[in-house]
Amino acid sequence: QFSPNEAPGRTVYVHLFEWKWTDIAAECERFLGPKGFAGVQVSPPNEHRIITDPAYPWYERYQPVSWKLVSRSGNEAEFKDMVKRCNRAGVRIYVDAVFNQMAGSRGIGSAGSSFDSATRNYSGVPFGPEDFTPRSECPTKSGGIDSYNNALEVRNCDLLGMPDLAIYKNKTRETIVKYLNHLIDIGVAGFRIDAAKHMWPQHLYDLLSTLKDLNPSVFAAGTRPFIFEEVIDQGGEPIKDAEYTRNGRVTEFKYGKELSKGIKKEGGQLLKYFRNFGEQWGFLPADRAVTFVDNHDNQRGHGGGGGILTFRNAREYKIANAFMLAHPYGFPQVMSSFTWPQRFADGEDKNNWMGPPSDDKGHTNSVPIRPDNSCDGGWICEHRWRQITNMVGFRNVAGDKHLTHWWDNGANQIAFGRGDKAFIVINNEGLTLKQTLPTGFHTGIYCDVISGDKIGATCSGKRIEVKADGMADFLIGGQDEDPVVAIHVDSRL
Ligand code: LM2
Ligand code: CA
Repeated sequence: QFSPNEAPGRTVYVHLFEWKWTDIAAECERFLGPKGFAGVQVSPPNEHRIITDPAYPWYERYQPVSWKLVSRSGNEAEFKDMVKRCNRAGVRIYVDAVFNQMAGSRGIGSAGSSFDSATRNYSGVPFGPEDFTPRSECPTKSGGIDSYNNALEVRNCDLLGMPDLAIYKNKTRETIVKYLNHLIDIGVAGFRIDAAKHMWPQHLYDLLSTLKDLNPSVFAAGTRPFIFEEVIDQGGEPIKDAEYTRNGRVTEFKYGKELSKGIKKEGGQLLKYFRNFGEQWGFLPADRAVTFVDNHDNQRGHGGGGGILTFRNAREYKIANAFMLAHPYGFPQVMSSFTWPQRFADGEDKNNWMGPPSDDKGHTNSVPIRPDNSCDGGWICEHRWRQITNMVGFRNVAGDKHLTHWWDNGANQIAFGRGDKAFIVINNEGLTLKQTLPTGFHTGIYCDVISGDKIGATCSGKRIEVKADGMADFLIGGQDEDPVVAIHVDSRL
């Protein structure tokens, strides 16, 4: 459950937040497969609440109504077709699994099922009151989570007014397992466990250990589903992310937070300190961590957000992703977002609820691709930014090589290699970097994959010459749009 079940040589997954299944299938074939992505995290595929006030927010998908595979992203036939085509392209599908809670309020879900949180009835499953955590197990007056300093509340009370599923009860657990096993039969490779912090690690263990092995027509017999649990642990609360590492990998929220601080040079931070970024910073073990600069929650101030670099700070964001993808720690996620008009009041973005580009009935739009390969129609497609796409290739080439050839100027100019496979130089100083450095490479001309692409025997970006002794000259202006140079053995001309 710790392995992403990736096809050989692939090391990074992308979260195609709110994309439709038909678009993801096409993206696997035309882009993600050829560019070497390992997988896609997809938005929750099950029936969800439809919220009209505000109109169709992204978070309606974190309010399950049933396990029917009919959502804003498409229906079951489309989901199956996507999984098949992505697997064929060498790209795995990881499903965002939401089962700590069911939808708040009452109404009709995206597959037409009725539900009512007051009576705890969800006809499309069906779930009734007996499937939820008894009121007696939640210590608060309100029945909701009042304090994150009390683990009992966090796990047994209702999150944001949504009924709390009793996943430890046999029938409830078996119903959820049946849903996840159905997805396994379809050919998915694993699950993101939403709101894992709000479930007892042992209860999750009992549930996850009864999942079936992955579909043997796609994966080797006996392959366990990849599990990564969303646990927001920034320190300071009783619930620790380390409690969850027995079940699978865990989202390392400190990673993006500290990296963003470092790139922004906040609190006296310098890039030279990032040589041992990882366990020695108090993070999870490398083989238990899922890493990311931003995610769909904290890029909009939800889920413990704030201070995180996003696509809106494009220059710094690209530096942060380049560092993350070059540095060996963790299994990295690249975020792929849609934009929305921010409206700040009282220090808060009042529009952070806004859903993906849609028609006025909440039907999500397709993702238009421009001739230059970027996305249109409000979709950002960070994963298609050359500087990020090509660093996915860099990480694949680096493989399991350790960090080597570290150099820094004592401040915010750094360089490091991954054995004799890959080498990166970052200038986050504002002043010119002019340096001759040992790369560990064989002599030759290498194409910088940040400023351009290697196309056949030519390079559309900077050319870096490695001399017979492995030394190369690097020159990066302090105000360059992308103050990064990255070369690897596959970018040799
Ligand atoms: C999480 N971690 O454990 C995510 O970090 C968090 O962002 C998710 O909430 C949460 N679990 C549930 O999966 C998101 C969103 C909330 C939203 C919920 C449910 O961040 O804003 O809450 O999904 O859709 C919304 C309203 C809230 C309301 C709630 C229930 O914002 O005001 O509470 O729906 O109707 C009355
Ligand atoms: Ca719970």
